[in-house]
Amino acid sequence: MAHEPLSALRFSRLLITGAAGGLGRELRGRMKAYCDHLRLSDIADLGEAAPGEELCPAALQDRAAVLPLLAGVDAVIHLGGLSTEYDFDAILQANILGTYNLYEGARRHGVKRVVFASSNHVSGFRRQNEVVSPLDPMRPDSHYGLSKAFGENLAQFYWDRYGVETVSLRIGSSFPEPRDRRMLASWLSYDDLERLVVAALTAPIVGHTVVYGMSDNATAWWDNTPARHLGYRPQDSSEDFRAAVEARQPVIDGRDAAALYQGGGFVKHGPFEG
Ligand code: 15L
Repeated sequence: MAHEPLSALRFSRLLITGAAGGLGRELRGRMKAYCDHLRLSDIADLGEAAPGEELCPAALQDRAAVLPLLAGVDAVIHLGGLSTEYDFDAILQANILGTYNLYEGARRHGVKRVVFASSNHVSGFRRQNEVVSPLDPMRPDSHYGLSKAFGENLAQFYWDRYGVETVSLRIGSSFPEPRDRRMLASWLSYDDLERLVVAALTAPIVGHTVVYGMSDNATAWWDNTPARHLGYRPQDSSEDFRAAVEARQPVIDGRDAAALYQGGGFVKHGPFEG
């Protein structure tokens, strides 16, 4: 059955990078309802093209391969790159150089808007008893979080200098359901992910807007008030899973850095290592 779109607005061509990844596969099935042509890119196998899909494999660090991806594209959903912690050289290639190449392609081809999959790990060194807003200073928790902080700065620069708009989504934990106590705060359902991406694509004016990607969870570390102009209204909640999660994980070790900081285990790749 065709996916019912949440907005009547329609694009000619959308590009999804990282389309073979977890969120890429999820959005691949959903975003076709919003465009005539869905261009999909990844270094991993993308399978067979469905009607209306264009498969364009590319390594993000390969500028010559990335620039043409943006030709004829109205907007990009940039999910590509490494989605967890790695050594700095790997992150440098895929996430830092890769995101630069993507923005250069957007600028050269006059792409109007980028939806950038940033991450909550931009501010992962905030404590779990703090509530932070997208306007608060960044506190990256890893090489990965640093690369997303770079991506957000790149987005700001490409808006200020070249007029390329971006919504940076500081995605929490987007999985079918929350896996642990931390994710009761950070969980973003797939349906809410779609609501957020559609809001980011269709809000009339965004400049560079930063928003945390979370469902309507009762436990919340993030205050999205500065991004209300996006019109994002989450409709799912981690409360539906609380009893099961708490039964699986009844005790929290308050001395464990992963339980103290919003970034969870990502913070341990830093000063806590060894
Ligand atoms: C992320 O940014 C990762 O891509 C994802 O795999 C999760 O680990 C998520 O953050 C999280 O913080 O739970």
